[in-house]
Amino acid sequence: MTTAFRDRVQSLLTEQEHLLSRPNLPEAWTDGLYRRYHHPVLTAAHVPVAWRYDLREDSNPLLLARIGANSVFNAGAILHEGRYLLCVRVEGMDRKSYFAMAESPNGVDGFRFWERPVALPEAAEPATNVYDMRLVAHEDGWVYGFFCAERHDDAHPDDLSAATATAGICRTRDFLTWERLPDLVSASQQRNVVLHPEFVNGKYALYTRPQDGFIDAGSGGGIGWALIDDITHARVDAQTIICRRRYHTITEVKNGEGPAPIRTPQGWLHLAHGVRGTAAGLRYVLYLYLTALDDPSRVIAEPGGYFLAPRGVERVGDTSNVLFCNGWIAEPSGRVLIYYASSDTRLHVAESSVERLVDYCLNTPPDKGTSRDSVAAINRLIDGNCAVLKTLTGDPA
Ligand code: M1P
Repeated sequence: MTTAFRDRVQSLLTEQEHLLSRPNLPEAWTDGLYRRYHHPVLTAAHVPVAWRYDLREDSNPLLLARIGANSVFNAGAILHEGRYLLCVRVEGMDRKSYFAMAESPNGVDGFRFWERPVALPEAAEPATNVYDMRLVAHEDGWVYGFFCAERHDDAHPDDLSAATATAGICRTRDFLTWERLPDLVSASQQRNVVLHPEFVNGKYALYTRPQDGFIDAGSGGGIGWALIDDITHARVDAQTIICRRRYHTITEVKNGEGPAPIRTPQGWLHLAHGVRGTAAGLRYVLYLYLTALDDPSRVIAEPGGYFLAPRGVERVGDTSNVLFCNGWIAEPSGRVLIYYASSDTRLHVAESSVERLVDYCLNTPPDKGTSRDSVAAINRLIDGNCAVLKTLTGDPA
């Protein structure tokens, strides 16, 4: 290798090392609910140089990238034996997504990809594209990964954009070796399928998202719930809608469960995305809800509106005006790290706590459906604040 070529390789590696070792600091709290960290935790520029460049001078004397990385987003997350692990969706310039593990010592910076992308075994019917892994440490002892497997819909051979969405299932104990289980069998298409971390009535339980088409939820009424007898041959025989889409709300077009819910003393804490239409296209925001500990399918608190929405540069990307989250980590201390992607382009982290998130769920007024009701809720808040304001201003009136 010539010295000049070696220097160019070295500068590629040094530049990336600079990015990977960049500290990430929290910003100010937003409404007391969460605080974003300043930098994205992962971007396409974090994808290892060795995955993109041929570093041999004889076959790549110009040192060109051979396999481009387009974006890094929607990641499953888990705190495993003290390690902060993400199973990230990496999308190449060829539009194919694949999974890659990344690890950080503290969950907010220093994320580095493992040596190679995940070697995901194929299902009986190969998929064209796989994405959006939800990692769940189930009480049966396995860590499961549920993801979307996309295939061309051969019922429409002349339509190149006709596709089907199915839930793929895999499991692991070390995140290196993955066992692929048969895809979920369901009468409807399914995306955003999430495994509940505990058995319910002795069965595995799934949050589903029935949809008529690949994009459109259609008659799919929202986030569903299904009990599964055998996870190694999972099939949805019946599903009930537990978190409905509603007219003129953040979920009007569709919604979907995010990561697996977190068990809290007050109930199961859920994070989901809601989608509405605008003149500028779809807008994806993140919202929270709470379900009963003794029945995770029974909603006990549903705050109105969104919890986290795209802001600033987050609003722009391959699919603009989108926040999506399929991974969060609840630390034993109660701190919660929310890994959210913006505009299908990059991955961020925001920090909150179980205490704040549950308080938010229990005390944010629900969306009652009309402007009049929204004003009534504001007036109740003002009424409650009058005495405090008088004390502060000294106004006796
Ligand atoms: O482009 C936004 C998101 O669209 C899909 O999610 P949903 O099925 O809920 O609309 C997914 O493709 C997701 O990966 C993507 O971020």
